[in-house]
Amino acid sequence: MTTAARDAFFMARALYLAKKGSYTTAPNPRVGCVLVKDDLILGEGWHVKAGLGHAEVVALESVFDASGSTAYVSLEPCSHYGRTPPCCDALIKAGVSRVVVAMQDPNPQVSGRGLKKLKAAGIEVCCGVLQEEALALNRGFIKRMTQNRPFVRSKLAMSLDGRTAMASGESKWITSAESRADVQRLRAESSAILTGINTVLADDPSLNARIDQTVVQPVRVVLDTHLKMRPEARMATLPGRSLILTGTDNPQKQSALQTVGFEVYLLPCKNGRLDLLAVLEFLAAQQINEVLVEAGAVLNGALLAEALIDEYVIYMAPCILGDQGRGLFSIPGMQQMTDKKQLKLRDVRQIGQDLKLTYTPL
Ligand code: AOF
Ligand code: ZN
Repeated sequence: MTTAARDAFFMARALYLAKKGSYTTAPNPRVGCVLVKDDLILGEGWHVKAGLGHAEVVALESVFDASGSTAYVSLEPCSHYGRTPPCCDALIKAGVSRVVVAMQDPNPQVSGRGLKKLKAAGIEVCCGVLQEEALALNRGFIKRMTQNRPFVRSKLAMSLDGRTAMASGESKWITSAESRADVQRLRAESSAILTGINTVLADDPSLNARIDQTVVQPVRVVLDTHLKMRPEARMATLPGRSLILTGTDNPQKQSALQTVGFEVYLLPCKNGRLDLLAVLEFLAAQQINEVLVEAGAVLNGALLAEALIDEYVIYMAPCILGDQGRGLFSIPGMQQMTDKKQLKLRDVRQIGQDLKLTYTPL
């Protein structure tokens, strides 16, 4: 095997391990580490949860003697004191002789300093192995670190004729049980689920991840410009945080909602509605890496019109709801073909009788 092939092989294992943290590491990135000597894996580890050991430290703890080994890490080892001490120091102390990483840490507290520190200690360093896969795995963390905004994914369920509900709003259920189970995985991967007040008033949703695995539950976020939330809403009774973002300063209503467990935040408005960019910046400040939008046509249309959606996951069911049914995106003022929003198809797969379609903006 060439060195490049060997490096890719063990990095693939590190990425596989990193993915095990998909439902639990946020706000930290998903990171995996493999320690290899003479082509044998001595030990491995992954970052399970913020506050617990980083991947490198977990891997080092799993071996008796790591000296002379190569460490494959899916993210540059950290050089700073966060909740835990620097991984660089641990690798140097253990006598690792080569460190291969998939990508630099976009965290401004690290960003290259970890690699520099390792080199200065005489360790051979190689960066960029399976970089694309590593970038995809932590796209939310990277976007928060570099753009101060979370990665935004909108999940939509529609009929074959592109309808997401009947005219009355009734929408249970368009897609199959298999697709709905898949949505639970999207929720588990997300740090927040974003919806609008009208969806909450109509459906009284739980917006939690119901999945048979350990999950750090996403934060529920409701955009409620005029503070119409009812204190009786089901989500207030569920474990975890429920945030109401509003443009209306009504202390009495706020305190009624706070009493039942809601957190209420006053945010700026634009044209009579919450400023969506301010909403995303607020969520980044709350350390939200990945947002899943589960909303109606108005919020989805507004996010699309402002080019704030990074990925669309659309489940298409083999049923027809007719032309009285509701559409996916409300975009007032769209008249001509030149106004059309063009997306790029990234993935197609069959789930039960439904199709799962993944799109990104062009
Ligand atoms: C690594 N290995 O497994 C992870 C890293 O507050 P802390 O101590 O948990 O540090 C969090 C930061 O450390 C995080 O923002 C990112 O820069 C880095 N994550 N680094 O060497 C790991 N999870
Ligand atoms: Zn670290």
